[in-house]
Amino acid sequence: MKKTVLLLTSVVSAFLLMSACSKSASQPASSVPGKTPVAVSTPVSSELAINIKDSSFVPNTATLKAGGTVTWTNSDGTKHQLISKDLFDSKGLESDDAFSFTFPRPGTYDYSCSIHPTMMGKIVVIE
Ligand SMILES: [Cu+2]
Repeated sequence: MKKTVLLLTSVVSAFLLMSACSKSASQPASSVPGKTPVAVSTPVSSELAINIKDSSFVPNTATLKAGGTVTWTNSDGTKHQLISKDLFDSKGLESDDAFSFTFPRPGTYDYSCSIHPTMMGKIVVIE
C-alpha cells in the first residue's frame, strides 16, 4: 500500500516537473515576440529627411544615429533659415531648397528658423 502511494507521488511529481519544464521551455519563445516590438519601436536611422511645411518641421523631433545626416527640404512657399547654436546655419532656404548636416557626436540638438523664431525642432543623436 505504501509502495503504491510512493509510486503515485513520484509519478505526480514527475508529471509536475515535466509540465514545469515544458512551461519554462516555451517561455523564451513567447518572450521573443515581446522583444521584437521594442526593437521596432526604436528605429534609429543614419539618414533622416525632415520636411519644412506650413512653417513647421515634420517630424519636429527626430532620432539619428551618430555620424548620420539630416536633410531638411523647404516645402513652403516662404524662405526659411535653419540655425543651431554653434553648429550650423543653412543660410536662406528658398522654396524646394534642401540643406544637409551631419551629426558626428551623440547629444540633443535644438534648432530653429532664424526668420521665424517660433519654428523649433530637435535632433536627438544617439551612439
Ligand atoms: Cu522660417
